[in-house]
Amino acid sequence: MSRDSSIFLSIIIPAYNEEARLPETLEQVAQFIKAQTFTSEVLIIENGSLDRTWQVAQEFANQHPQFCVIREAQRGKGLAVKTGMLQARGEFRFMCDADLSMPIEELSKFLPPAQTRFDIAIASREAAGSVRYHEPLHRHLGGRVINTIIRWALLPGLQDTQCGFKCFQASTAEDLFRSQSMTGWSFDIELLYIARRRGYRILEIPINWYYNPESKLNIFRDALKMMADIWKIRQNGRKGLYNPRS
Ligand SMILES: Nc1nc2c(ncn2[C@@H]2O[C@H](COP(=O)(O)OP(=O)(O)O)[C@@H](O)[C@H]2O)c(=O)[nH]1
Ligand SMILES: [Mg+2]
Repeated sequence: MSRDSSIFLSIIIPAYNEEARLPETLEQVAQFIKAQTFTSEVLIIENGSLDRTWQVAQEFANQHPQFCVIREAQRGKGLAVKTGMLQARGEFRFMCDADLSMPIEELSKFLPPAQTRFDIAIASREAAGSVRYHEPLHRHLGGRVINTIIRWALLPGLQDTQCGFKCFQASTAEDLFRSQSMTGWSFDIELLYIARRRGYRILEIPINWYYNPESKLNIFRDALKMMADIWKIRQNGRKGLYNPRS
């Protein structure tokens, strides 16, 4: 893939043990970008999968010049997205879960001309007009409890910080991802917290979202870790570690 600086859209896909879901996702993403008039690149970030994710992604990228695969040495969704965002060249940089629980066509809602004045546009499963399909009650309630804590502790008013689809303007991505320290599931809470402190405009975009039962999130272990991370983000904020860069 050429490192063209005139790319409009970068799609960043973190992928861990995704050999089953990835081929269909990459096919759909390829069809989507082919149908657009703007230029795109797709970065797949893999780190230490135990299955054939790396090979599957490589084989696809060999056939599709706009796709490239990056291997990150350490584990973690947050680290994978950070690596992709900082290597991307697009004017807009969109993180996208490998399961496409948001249909890829919805991506247009995050870009001009649909949106014009924003620094970060985040998918929301709670904003008016959004629809969740097939989500079990326990998963929904678990998510709402975590969101209530996040709103209370760090991000008042943001109804859904955890959805895996978020679009950043290039300069915003460069600034925020350089300041990100969390490498696991809590990274988007940290990024949004830093974004608020630095005065970036955050837009919530209602989406159609389809629950996928093959989650890599362990609701108990990862929720506990998230609680610890929320506490850490508050502490970091108090120490001034997220102050605007001079
Ligand atoms: N590269 C990378 N991707 C990860 C890691 N953990 C999760 N992901 C990716 O993060 C995305 C969301 O994971 P998923 O299991 O769908 O979580 P959920 O939607 O929050 O239940 C998927 O694209 C995963 O492959 C990791 O350690 N490394
Ligand atoms: Mg998912």
